[in-house]
Amino acid sequence: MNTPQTNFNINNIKSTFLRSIFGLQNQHLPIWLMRQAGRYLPEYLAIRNKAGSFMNLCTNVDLATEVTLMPINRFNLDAAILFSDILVVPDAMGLGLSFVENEGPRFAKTINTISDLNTLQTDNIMDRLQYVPNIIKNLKTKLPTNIPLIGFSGSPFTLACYMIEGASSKNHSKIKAIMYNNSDFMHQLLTIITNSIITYLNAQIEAGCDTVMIFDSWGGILTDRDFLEFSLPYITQICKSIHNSYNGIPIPKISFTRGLNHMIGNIASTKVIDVIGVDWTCNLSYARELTESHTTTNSNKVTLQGNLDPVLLLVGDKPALKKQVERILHDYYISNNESLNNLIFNLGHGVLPHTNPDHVAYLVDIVHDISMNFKM
Ligand code: 1CP
Repeated sequence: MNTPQTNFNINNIKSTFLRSIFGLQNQHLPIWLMRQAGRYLPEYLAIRNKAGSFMNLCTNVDLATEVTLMPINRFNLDAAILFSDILVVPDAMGLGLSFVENEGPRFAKTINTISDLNTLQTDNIMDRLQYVPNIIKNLKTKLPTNIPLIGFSGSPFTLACYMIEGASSKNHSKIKAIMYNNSDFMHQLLTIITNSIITYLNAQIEAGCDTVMIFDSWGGILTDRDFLEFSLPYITQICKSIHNSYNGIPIPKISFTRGLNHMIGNIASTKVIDVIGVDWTCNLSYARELTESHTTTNSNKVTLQGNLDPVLLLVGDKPALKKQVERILHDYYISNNESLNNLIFNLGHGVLPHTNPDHVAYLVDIVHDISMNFKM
């Protein structure tokens, strides 16, 4: 539980993850992995079988806590991410989420016409999402104090994709039909989602999350102009509206748009995003160059997070993994005035099913070890 802190001193932060964001000296580079609690872990598959369905796992405080802690117990990771899903928000709005075996998420109801917006149940949304703060409070009693907890949500645009398409989609033709032909409708939907996400992320922070991340997983299907109209302004509004600090402790905001690395400068120019996720398709030196002329609200340097190819972790042998880690660190170091500060190592997207957990352990340990040869 959060207790009011009156004399909080940033220099006393123990977490390597938070220290990196605040540009403080670190012993080694922090690393965590998107989808670190997931289907590549045998213990996850076992508990998922026992729970019966993915939603049973997400809504049960004890089980969701146990799954969040699985990768923390197994690997030397520097941060935990709440076990949940971005799609629990549209579920709480009344769309009826289920996960079909080998098919992915599916909604019973979808948004097709502007009149469907009136059917979205957004009043008192936290009544239907109360299990999430309950999981967070439970986790905070179990996590070591140097391991921060990352809360998260989808971006409004990414959630709108699922709410309109009803499931994963190949070319997103339904959402694009609305976006291109009826942009007012699109903006109305995005505004409704944005307001619910602000409530939801504030509830996560109040329950104890140390940072929050916005997954804009489908931002990359947009042209850059449409990204600037339909995705980034809503992410910005969320970051501006949620707690900048809580109980006197700053709450960093992370945003990750997959597939639009050339927009990283625009993302940094909002000044309200502390950490920007970088997928695996661009060099970190390019991302650093794009962020160089911007600082965050708290006058910190923008932190970068990424950018190892998740397929390398799936198929690469240990020498290949080591070579790529060395390259990523070297490229960042050179472009960041010969320092590894303001970097968080991660994959460029989530850990893939069938990834060998031994390789995950190896990756975490070599990132720590190799980074100690660099100035931080
Ligand atoms: O079958 C199963 O057991 C479910 C697999 C699974 C898992 C483990 C899903 C279904 N979601 C999750 C957990 C999850 N999802 C986390 C937990 C924390 C962690 O990272 O360890 C997080 C942060 C998410 C976020 C999420 N869900 C995103 C954003 C990140 C990303 O991968 O781009 C997205 C797009 C989703 C939707 C979703 N949920 C599940 C699947 C298979 C998908 C993707 C479907 C698609 O490709 O459209």
